[in-house]
Amino acid sequence: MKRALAVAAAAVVGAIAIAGCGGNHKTETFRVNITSTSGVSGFSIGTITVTQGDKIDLRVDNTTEKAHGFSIDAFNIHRVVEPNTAQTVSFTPKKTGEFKVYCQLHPAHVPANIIVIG
Ligand SMILES: [Cu+2]
Repeated sequence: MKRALAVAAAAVVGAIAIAGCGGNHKTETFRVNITSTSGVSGFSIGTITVTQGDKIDLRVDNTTEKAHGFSIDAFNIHRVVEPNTAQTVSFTPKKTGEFKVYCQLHPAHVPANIIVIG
């Protein structure tokens, strides 16, 4: 029963993705480093500005010696990037606004913002 629900949910997500493919949307690529300076962790980009409906490919490089998180609650993104590795976070924002980008592992880790324009 649970499995059937999961399959149904996946089908709905797929349908939404296809519906969002209209128009002349493009792929936007960004590269963000997770850094640590004098013990203060942060991101190399403070504000990322993107366009609603574009596919966003964010390459997140963790250049530090410990694992860091990469979260954007608004787009249901919650990643952990291991030391000296990179991950590509791909999503297509469907809403405009300003959203917080933060590390869910360290409360003191300086957050960044993502601004989605229409
Ligand atoms: Cu962190």
